[in-house]
Amino acid sequence: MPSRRGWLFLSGVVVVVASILVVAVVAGSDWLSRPMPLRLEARALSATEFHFEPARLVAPSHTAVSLTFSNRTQAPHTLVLLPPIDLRSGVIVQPELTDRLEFTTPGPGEYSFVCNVHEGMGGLLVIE
Ligand SMILES: [Cu+2]
Repeated sequence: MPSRRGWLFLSGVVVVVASILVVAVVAGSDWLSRPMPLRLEARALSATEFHFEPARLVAPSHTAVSLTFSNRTQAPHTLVLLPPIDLRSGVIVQPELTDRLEFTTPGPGEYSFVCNVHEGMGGLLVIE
């Protein structure tokens, strides 16, 4: 049977360990609930030629991501992630505006995205 000091010491250890566990769980859940940020921009090569920058986005598989698409041109664009991801910006993204797509990445592979306003404007989402 531990002494009174022994009990005090043991209860102190229990409180410290429990506090560390609570902090770890709260910090962990916060970290898990925040999607990984990804950024994509529409850029102009000329008044009529546009491209995505970067043209190749890389993300880990099976991860919640928040893809921010900013239109840095004077023309409207869309961002369409082709099937099997099959997601699109809610509206045509007007000049200097931003849209955000939140989704969970699929398994490893290369997935195409395009702007369906400008033929040939596209890129690859590489899932590792
Ligand atoms: Cu476009």
